[in-house]
Amino acid sequence: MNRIRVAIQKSGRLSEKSLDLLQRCGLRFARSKDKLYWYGKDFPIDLLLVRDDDIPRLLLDGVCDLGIVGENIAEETMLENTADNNLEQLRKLPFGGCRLSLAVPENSGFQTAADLDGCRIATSYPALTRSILSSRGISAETVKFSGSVEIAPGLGTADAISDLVSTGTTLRANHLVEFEVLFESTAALYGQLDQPSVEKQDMIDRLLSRLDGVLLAAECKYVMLHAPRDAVDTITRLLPGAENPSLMNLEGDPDRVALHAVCRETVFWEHLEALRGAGASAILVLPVEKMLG
Ligand code: PRT
Ligand code: ZN
Repeated sequence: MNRIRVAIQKSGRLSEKSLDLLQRCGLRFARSKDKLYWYGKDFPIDLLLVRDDDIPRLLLDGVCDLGIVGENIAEETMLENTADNNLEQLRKLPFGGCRLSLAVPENSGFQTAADLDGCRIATSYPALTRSILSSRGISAETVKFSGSVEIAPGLGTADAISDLVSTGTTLRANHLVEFEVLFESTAALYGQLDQPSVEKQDMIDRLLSRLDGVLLAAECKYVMLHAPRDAVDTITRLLPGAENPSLMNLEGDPDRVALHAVCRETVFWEHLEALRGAGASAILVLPVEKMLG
């Protein structure tokens, strides 16, 4: 049967946000908590809930058509499987942000990545780490750890680590100092390069178009305000990423108008203060739920 299968992380940092994103695209699933397969209710798209490390392989083997996984894992898999390199990044997603960084014990004397030439680095991402270092002319030996990489220097197994960092708390707790970012990562939607059937491609395109609408809407804000009629141009220029605004008369106030606009960039408090400085009042900023161009 022509149904799309999407792999997402079962339980971890990306699970909730991946599911939420698909639900905001209008997908609903018949689910049961302990089951790994969720059947799509009104769209022929089913979910497979798995460990994140398995997602690239499920795509490469054609078991799933789409998958949401960190770029760190997708890149590592592609570097490990250069002969079977069929993953295609379809959309970068606004969650799961982290960086793969080099870190060394406090007072170790290492200053830059170049100082690690010939040293041992513990990491869960050996291929990615080696590839980035070697592109910079640094050759280091990697020791593969599948978890708790931060304990390696204390055990004497490695001189440094290359690990994912988000807040830096784990490094500090283990008396390690982050000294160089090798790779910036977010979650992303991946597909495979093999041409799917026309029906499947059509469903993937529909999903991508909805996804674009959701991602765009998440960045957009609908701004409503009252403005002096003669300050409309100035105020429009102060609205971040706004297209032509709509203007409406205000009953009983011929000198002022109501102005509505969609801002396609983040609206900060500084923008609102500047708008008020230019004579705007009754400023409202509303979230946009869906957009379709
Ligand atoms: O069970 P499963 O294999 O599915 O999950 P997992 O435990 O392997 O993965 P999970 O849920 O921890 O991470 C999933 C994805 O989230 C990763 O592949 C990254 O793309 C992304 N991500 C974002 C992170 C982090 N931030 C992160 N901070 N993945 C891991 N970490 C770890 C890091 O390895 C270190 O141990 O968190 C620690 C550092 O965090 P800070 O905040 O102390 O710096
Ligand atoms: Zn994992």
